[in-house]
Amino acid sequence: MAPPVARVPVERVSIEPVSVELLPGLILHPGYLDGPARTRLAAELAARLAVAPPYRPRMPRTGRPFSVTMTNCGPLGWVSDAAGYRYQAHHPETGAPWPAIPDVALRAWDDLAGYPDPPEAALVNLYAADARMGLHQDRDEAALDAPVLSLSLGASALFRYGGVNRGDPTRSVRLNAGDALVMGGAARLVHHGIDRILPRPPDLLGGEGMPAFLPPDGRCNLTLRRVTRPERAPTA
Ligand SMILES: O=C(O)CCC(=O)C(=O)O
Repeated sequence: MAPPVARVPVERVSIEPVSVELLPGLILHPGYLDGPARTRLAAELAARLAVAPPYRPRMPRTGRPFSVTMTNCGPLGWVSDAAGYRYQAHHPETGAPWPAIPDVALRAWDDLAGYPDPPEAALVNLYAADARMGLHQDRDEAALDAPVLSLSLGASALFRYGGVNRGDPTRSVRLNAGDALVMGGAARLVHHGIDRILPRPPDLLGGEGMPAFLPPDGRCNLTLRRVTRPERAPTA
């Protein structure tokens, strides 16, 4: 006979978010940012977008526009245009320095990155409902020993990840608002991209939790990166 099951009042059940290792070094922290943290991050980002407006980067060589619009926070920002991919200290359209990385994102880095030095760039990707991002590697950073930390807001997305070689098999996972994803160690150079933005479920159609700067059904993703290798005192 099955043992009796204890009945626990629903209000006493709390479900701890569980971290999932998708690959060695690729760690998903579902719901890492709770509602108030998402609201704070959205407000911090709104203030930064006002001074560093999103723009549409272009592919090197072809000049084809991205479907995603982008901006950056931090001392450095990742840009792409006909001259190539690179990091630079100023917005390519306004010429102004990038604004500071939001505090909520810096706290997430301290908590999850396992890296002693701060991130130098927070790339902000803004997706309309029909935007996507092709499979790519993040390899323009000299500090490849630091992970890339991704934080998501707004609509959910289908995130595709594969291996270090472009032809490696791929899988996909849903990234929801508040999720954090660490790409480090053996997964630092895995190919990854966004297949598509997912329609909002009917219970969220009122738009709760959607940052006001996003279009309806839009998504925002921040990736925090350490770009330069920190100078370390030589060990004796
Ligand atoms: O939007 C995402 O979740 C992925 C972003 C990304 O791949 C990148 O910024 O390199």
